[in-house]
Parts: sequence; C-alpha cells; structure tokens
Amino acid sequence: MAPAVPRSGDAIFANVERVNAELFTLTYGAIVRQLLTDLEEVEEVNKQLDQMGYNIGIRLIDEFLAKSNVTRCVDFRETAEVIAKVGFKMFLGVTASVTNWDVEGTCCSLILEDNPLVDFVELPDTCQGLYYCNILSGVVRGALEMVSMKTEVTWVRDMLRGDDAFELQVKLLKQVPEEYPYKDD
Ligand code: MYR
Repeated sequence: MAPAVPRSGDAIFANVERVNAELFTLTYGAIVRQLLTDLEEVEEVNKQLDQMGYNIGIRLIDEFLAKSNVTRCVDFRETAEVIAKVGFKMFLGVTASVTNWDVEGTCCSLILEDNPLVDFVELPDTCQGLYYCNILSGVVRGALEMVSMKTEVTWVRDMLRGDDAFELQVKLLKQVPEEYPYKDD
C-alpha cells in the first residue's frame, strides 16, 4: 500500500541502503554457515574466511584509492587512521577508532563498536573458536599488501565471544619501499 505521505528521496535512499546492508549481512552469514558445513573444522573456516578476505582486499584497494582520493600516507599511523575512518566507512558503513599503539608506531588496534557483519548473529556452542569476522582481517591484510605493507592482522577482542568490542590488531611486519620505475637522466 502506498504511504499516505510520499517519502522524500533521502528516506528512500536510506531505506535502500538499509536493505542492502541487511542483505550483505545475511549473505555473509550464509557463506560462513556453508563453510562450517563444508569444512567442519572451525580452524579451517577461520583460514578460509581470512583467505577470502585477502583475495577481496587485493582487489578492493584499487576501488578504495580511486574513490577516496587518499594520497600516500606519511607513516603507518596515518595509514591506520585512513583504514579506520575512510576504508571501514566506505566498505562497512562504520568507522573504527585507532588505539593501543606500540612505541615504534608499527602496531595498533582498530576498535569497532558497531559491526554490521554480526547483526542478527548468535553463535552456537559448537562454533567456539570461530572468528566469525575473519574476512575483515584478510581484507585489511590484502589491501595493505598492495600498497607495499606486509602486515599481520589478528582479532584481540570479539563481541561474539563475549568481549565488549571488536578489536583488530594490525602489526606492520615489513614496508617494501616503492622504487621510482624510471631513471632520471
Ligand atoms: C597509502 O598508499 O599510503 C595509502 C594507504 C591506504 C590504505 C587503505 C587501505 C584500505 C583498506 C580498507 C579496509 C576495509 C575493510 C572493510
């Protein structure tokens, strides 16, 4: 039935966005469920989700750089802020805060208080050990690798395991300096 008062364009777009987000969340849930059925071992599912994320990350970086107009970051601190505030917003619709820096400035945590991937999700006891959102760690690792940063990305806190937030630790292992491909004559 048509609404008595026509909805504004903004309201319609907000609704479409919400439906898209829900569809995305439910689709991801279906993928995890299928992997649990196919692979049986939770550890294998964690690996597979991370690998899927990595494969997405190495492609998604192009779209990210093209759409965001982000230029080269001066250091890893800036890179972490860009991921948290621009990357997460662009692909997940939420931002993260960056904290828990080590003294060298090569290891930090991205804290997600709101994580659309886990809307509607409740894990049964049989899924203990599952890192349900492991696709995200893979995405970050893959994307950073394409801009010359080898990282290790691990979950430190997970609300599906009873923690009070999602905390993704990102550790810079190696930064490959990019070489200017042409010789100046
Ligand atoms: C630079 O080249 O210095 C800029 C590097 C920016 C890297 C940003 C990576 C974005 C990753 C998005 C992750 C989204 C997760 C949902």
